[in-house]
Amino acid sequence: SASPVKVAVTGAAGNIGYSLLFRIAAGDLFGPDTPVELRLLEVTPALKALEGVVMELDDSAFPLLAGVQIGDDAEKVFDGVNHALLVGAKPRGPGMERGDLLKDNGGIFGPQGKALNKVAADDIKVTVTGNPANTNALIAMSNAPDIPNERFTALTRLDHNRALAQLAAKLGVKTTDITQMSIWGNHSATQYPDLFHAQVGGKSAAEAINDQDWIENTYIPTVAKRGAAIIDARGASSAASAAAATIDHARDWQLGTNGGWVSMSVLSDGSYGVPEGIISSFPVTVADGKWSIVQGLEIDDFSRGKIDASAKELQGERDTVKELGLI
Ligand code: NAX
Repeated sequence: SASPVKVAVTGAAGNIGYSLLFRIAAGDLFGPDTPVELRLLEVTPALKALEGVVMELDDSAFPLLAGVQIGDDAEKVFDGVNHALLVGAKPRGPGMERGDLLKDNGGIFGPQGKALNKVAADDIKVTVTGNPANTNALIAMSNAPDIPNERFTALTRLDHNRALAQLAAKLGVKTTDITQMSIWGNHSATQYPDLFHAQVGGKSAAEAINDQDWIENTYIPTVAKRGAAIIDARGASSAASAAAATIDHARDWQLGTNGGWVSMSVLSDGSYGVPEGIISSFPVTVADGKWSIVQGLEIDDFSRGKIDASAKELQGERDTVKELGLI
């Protein structure tokens, strides 16, 4: 049988980790024929809790789970890994400045980038879920000069899936009836879920809805603020849906999208006027383990304004981490 794929997960004792690890171990990442080995990184005080999670993984007797290693040393945990799902991050505390948040996360994603650079497998693919995800991915990428830049991505798939769900509910269709959905920009309140290129039943979703006011003032804010709505309702932030989106992202990156579009935050090459050097969300297709930004789309003035505003926010984050010497 196939040799195990080594998957690193950071923040493995956290909320998202508690869903994510069991999905990976069940085979949801690479299918029923590929065994997986889990490499779990946590901070030292969380290792005991993580041992408890590993006991539960043992108790699940997953046929595809070929092994689990845990630790607080990135160079040991990342040794030979093929995929790194970087979930653990420093959350924004009350009254915390954006610069402080970026600085604290630089202290996590800089060293993790360096460790991946040193010990990961040659085919390493990195997915950053921990917030601020786009700029954390940029920090990790910038600290890993020997790993090709295109192997560093950030998660906007949860936003993409939320955009599908909200649109499907509005039109009374299934999410699978929708194609060409895309999220542009940052995983933040400035993100832009694009209904002009999304297709439902052979026409654009914007045409099917035919209500610009609903798109601007209901749909876009509902998708962008969904995370806050979950916290409000559940008393805890999105965990199972974030884990599901992380799986969708890494699986599609590895196995391809058969021509379909998904949203991934990737290093901009200047496409659509998004400045080079930031990790921003685009519609992409994936084939042979490589993503490509969908080309040739017409961008109207409304979309232009939204994409530019989110790119500007990402440039601001990039400038801050540059000033801090993190990239
Ligand atoms: P938790 O606080 O439950 O778990 C985070 C875990 O990371 C903790 O166990 C902590 O000990 C660990 N950690 C901290 N520093 C670490 C380090 N240097 N190395 C290894 N582990 C470390 O948060 P959870 O709810 O699991 O969320 C994790 C991250 O995902 C947060 O940054 C959160 O903001 C982000 N999210 C991103 C989403 C996205 O779509 N991109 C959506 C969901 C989520 O909000």
